[in-house]
Amino acid sequence: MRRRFLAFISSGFALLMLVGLCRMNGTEAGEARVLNVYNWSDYVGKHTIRAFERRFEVKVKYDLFASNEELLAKLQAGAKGYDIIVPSDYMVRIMIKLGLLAKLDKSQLPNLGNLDERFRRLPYDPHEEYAIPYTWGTSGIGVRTDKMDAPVVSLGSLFDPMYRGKITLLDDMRETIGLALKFLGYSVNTADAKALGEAKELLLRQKPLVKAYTSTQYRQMLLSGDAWLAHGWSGEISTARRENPHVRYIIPEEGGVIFVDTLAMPLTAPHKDLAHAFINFILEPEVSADIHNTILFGSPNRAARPYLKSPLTDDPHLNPTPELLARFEFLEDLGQATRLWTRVWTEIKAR
Ligand code: SPD
Repeated sequence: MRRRFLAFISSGFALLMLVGLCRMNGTEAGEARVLNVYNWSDYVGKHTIRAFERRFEVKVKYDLFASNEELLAKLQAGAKGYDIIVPSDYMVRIMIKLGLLAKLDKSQLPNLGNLDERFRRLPYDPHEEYAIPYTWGTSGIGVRTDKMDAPVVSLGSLFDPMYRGKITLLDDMRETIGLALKFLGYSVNTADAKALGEAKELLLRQKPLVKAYTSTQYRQMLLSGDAWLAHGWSGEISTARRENPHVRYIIPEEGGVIFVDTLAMPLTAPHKDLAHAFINFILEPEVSADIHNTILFGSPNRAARPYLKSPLTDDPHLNPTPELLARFEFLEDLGQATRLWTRVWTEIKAR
């Protein structure tokens, strides 16, 4: 009797353990499996998430970050739940160095061949082991053309007192100090203390003209007229033009930052198989085209090209010529100089 009772108790315990494990994986009977995505805002297609949820009978949970540094800080603080993250090029490099990313299993990514060869094995991940190109784009200027007397062609407009209170800059250390460095004729990756000192002085002098440092509100501020000039990202500004044809994205003559944003998995990703399924799904030509036609950032997917539409295919500022592109730089890991950059940025924001 006692033995049967013990057997009954231990089988009950085993059942409880099993239920517990299933709950942790989100596989309790009737409960959908969950994919946890940590992404920039407005950075998927109109149908991406619903279509993935339906096809794979899963639930996608979505969280947002506004800069690569915020994403890094979150992972370094120990966030463990994310399956997919979207770091930019230089941040992939930093995360690989810090051991924060999981290696991809290419046997689970048969659609990898859809990528354009130019986007394979890029310098930040030379063996294509950790990150798959998702989008590319540039940082330039969003302009309210109806408020301007003459066409905006230079970063100089962002420092013009005539636009006091009508200018926004990205709340992003690398982009905003990079913008000042570019205007002064330096590299956006410099570690030179003198160049950084000049960039700091320039940004401090400009500060009274700046309405806001924001990476998430500038699109809306251009639309409302609260901003006439916004330093921001190509696709994001271009989508505003759908609502108001007076908003225009322009590439300044000095050039700026060019970037590739990627799909990657943190080392701690709880659902790696599902994460691979998501990346492979996004590499499908029509899924990919829906994303790029929605967000208007460039596509690294060759197979999606026939499905891309205007303005992505014909706006010269979204398709810069090789001569113009030569003035752009990719951000790089700053290594030891990160501390100096962070100090400069803190001083600019604090004053
Ligand atoms: N709304 C999506 C914006 C994505 C911008 N990522 C670019 C980072 C380049 N430093």
